[in-house]
Amino acid sequence: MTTAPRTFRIAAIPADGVGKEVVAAGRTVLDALAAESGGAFAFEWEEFPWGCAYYERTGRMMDEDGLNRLKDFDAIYFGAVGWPTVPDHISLWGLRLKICQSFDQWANVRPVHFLPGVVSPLRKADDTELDWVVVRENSEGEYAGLGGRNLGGRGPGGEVAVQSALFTEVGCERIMRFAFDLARTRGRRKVSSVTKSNAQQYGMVLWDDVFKRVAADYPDVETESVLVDAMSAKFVLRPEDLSVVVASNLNADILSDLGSALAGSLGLAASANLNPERRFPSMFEPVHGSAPDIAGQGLANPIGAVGSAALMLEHFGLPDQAARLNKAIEATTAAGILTRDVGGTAATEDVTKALIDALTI
Ligand code: GGG
Repeated sequence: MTTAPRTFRIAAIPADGVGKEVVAAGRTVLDALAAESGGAFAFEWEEFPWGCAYYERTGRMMDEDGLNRLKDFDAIYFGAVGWPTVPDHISLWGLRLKICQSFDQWANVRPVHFLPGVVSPLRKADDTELDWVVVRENSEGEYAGLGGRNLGGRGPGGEVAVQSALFTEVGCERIMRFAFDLARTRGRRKVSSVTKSNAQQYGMVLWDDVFKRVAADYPDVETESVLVDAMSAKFVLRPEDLSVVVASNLNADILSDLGSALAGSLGLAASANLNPERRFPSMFEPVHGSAPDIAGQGLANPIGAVGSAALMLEHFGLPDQAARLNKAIEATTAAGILTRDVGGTAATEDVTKALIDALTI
């Protein structure tokens, strides 16, 4: 008896700038992987033309019924949002954050992974392998969208704006349990919690309290609580001491960019915005933005997008296929087929072709 191939329905949203190039590259690599699988699985794609150009035509970053159209897909494969003609807070809130928050993708997983053949300021002479994961609380914190401008009516030159952060016990607890469960799957069972709770005396003190309470349920996992300034220094000076780093929305966003830059380039960094309960689709995207300075020139690094596709395959329950993609990435960088951001001369399509060739090795 032959079984029908499992078909995964994926919504592709390339959005802006290099997002278009890296999503196209990722789709090509994923389709090649499916073709290689001998019919074991397949992908069915639908592409949505949303983003800043769409906003300029329609006044919206996505269709009015966009969330409804996305909700039944198995996953969303996203590129990057932002373009100089649209204010960044409008494009970000109108698309990426709207999807993350509406679909309760409360866990943003951002591995910091060092690849062979990529020069990193952190690689030691003995070529120590480094890798850690930043777990970003992705639903509240500094991204709660609470506040307002022109409060108190102080008039021209006297404007006042308030931006509040929201921390809930439920939100803190679920992201911490996620981080602890993840730590249990790794060689080093350790969770580092990051705040600025010496200065942010309400929400981040709640975060610290919840962290202590949750940690008591995981006696086999080492813990530390570190202020974000000290953690930035630790990323640079003692990265071998890290395994899982859990932080609020803003702190984790900044730390994960630092981590990817230390690993060689933002262009290499993958991420997953997960709705762990699977009530809504999760979204997979490279950490980098739309890079208007190189957009449309075929220079973008597709590895962050392809690494994000590997995270999507893990989410689909295909860990062997995810491992194949990750091995192809390592074979490609080890062979020196690198885009400009990591010191090479290869174009996006050269790296894409090398990744596909490496799938068959
Ligand atoms: N692919 C990630 C992306 O498009 N990022 C754009 C951005 O500005 N993100 C800021 C944020 O989400 O905090």
